[in-house]
Amino acid sequence: MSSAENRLSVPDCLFCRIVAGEVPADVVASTERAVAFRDINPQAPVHVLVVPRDHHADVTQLAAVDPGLLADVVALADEVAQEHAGGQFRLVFNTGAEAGQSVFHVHGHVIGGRRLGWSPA
Ligand code: DGP
Repeated sequence: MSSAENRLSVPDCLFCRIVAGEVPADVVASTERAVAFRDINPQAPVHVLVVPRDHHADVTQLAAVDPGLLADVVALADEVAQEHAGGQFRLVFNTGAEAGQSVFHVHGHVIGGRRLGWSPA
């Protein structure tokens, strides 16, 4: 387990800066290892990003390096969804620019709060 002193952090990473409190965000939940905050450009009534405090570029790297931390991220996503979306939600990890990933600090999109369609265009 990493403490704040030896956390994996990358200079100029937007989500590392949000985790560090250097960039403001609407934080809805947090644990020792993960933080959940509202997406700046919500696509649904509930649209929250869940990130590990440690920097990993994407979900495949996180799963390979620290699978327990990925489980922590999923657990926090579920906690957010239970509280804000009746426990029914989509959890999306865009992986790679072609798939729509624009911030290369792994984040799960917790999307819910309405009936969701299925058109990942
Ligand atoms: P993705 O495209 O999957 O990498 O998702 C990145 C998301 O991050 C996107 O939905 C918009 C969101 N985002 C970008 N900049 C900020 C920011 O400064 N604050 C917050 N809260 N969200 C941001």
